Amino acid sequence: MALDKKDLEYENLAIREHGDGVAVVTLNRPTKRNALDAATIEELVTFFSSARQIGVKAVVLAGEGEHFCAGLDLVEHWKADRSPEDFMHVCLRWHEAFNKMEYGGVPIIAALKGAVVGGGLELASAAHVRVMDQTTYFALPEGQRGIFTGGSATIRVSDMIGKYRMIDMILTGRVYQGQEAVDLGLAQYITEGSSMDKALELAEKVAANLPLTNFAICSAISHMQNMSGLDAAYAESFVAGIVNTQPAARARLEAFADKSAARIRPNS
Ligand code: 1HE
Repeated sequence: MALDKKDLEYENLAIREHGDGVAVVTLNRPTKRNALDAATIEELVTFFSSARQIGVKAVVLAGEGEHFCAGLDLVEHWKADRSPEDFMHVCLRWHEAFNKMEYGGVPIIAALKGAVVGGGLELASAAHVRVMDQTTYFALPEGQRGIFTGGSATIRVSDMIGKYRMIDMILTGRVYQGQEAVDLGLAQYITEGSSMDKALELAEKVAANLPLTNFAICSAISHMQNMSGLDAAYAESFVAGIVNTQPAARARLEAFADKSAARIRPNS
């Protein structure tokens, strides 16, 4: 079923449907290198709060122009001359958006290019899968700008590459790119051509999974990481109890049993 166009109308995001239920969500402030101002964060909160309910099965998250995202809108921040309390609330809205993404249950594939820096890396790190191309580079310029991360880099970027690499990135402004970035865990895929093409291919593939299965993968795993091992295993048994007995899974299990389902083979 096609997504309703009125659900996809935003100002700082351009959203289109690709195929059946895949929403391509593009940060659409290329003249500002897709810097994240307060209005864009509110649109991310709104979209990712409702994505599942409006029928989105998977999201490709991208940036218009040559760069994915230049991070916090430094000009807005400078002009607003915010109080500590005001900026804490700015950060809490970022967290709201990124938590809706990570825990929302809808698979998000980030198609990265150019700068993925500061808050742009925080945004990318809230996606479930990251695809980079040959132009993509990652950095945390906060140290040089006299500021600090506020969009959960301390958690998600540390998760991806380890605490001390994250500290080095923000302390020294170190830039990662190419295969090294994949080897470290900043992205799972690197493409010779367009990261968008690969992200769309992956999104189409995951959109064909059962929605409840994707919900568990793109919500429960993150929640379980926040628990003790003992509690996570207990919670896992509940999630598996529900997901692995869903009626919609029976046809897929039957196809395996009757040998009509594809077998898993090594890549040729
Ligand atoms: C911006 C921003 C921005 C560009 N906020 N306006 N992030 C950074 O420290 C990265 C800052 N940006 C850059 O280093 C470069 O702009 C890029 C490498 C991303 C792109 O370079 P380039 O040569 O293509 O573009 P440019 O000429 O630097 O910028 C073009 C326009 O985008 C210009 O605006 P204009 O009105 O003068 O044309 C820039 O001002 C604007 N622009 N980046 C606002 N970030 C919750 S805490 C998170 C903390 C952080 O994210 S810190 C990291 C901030």
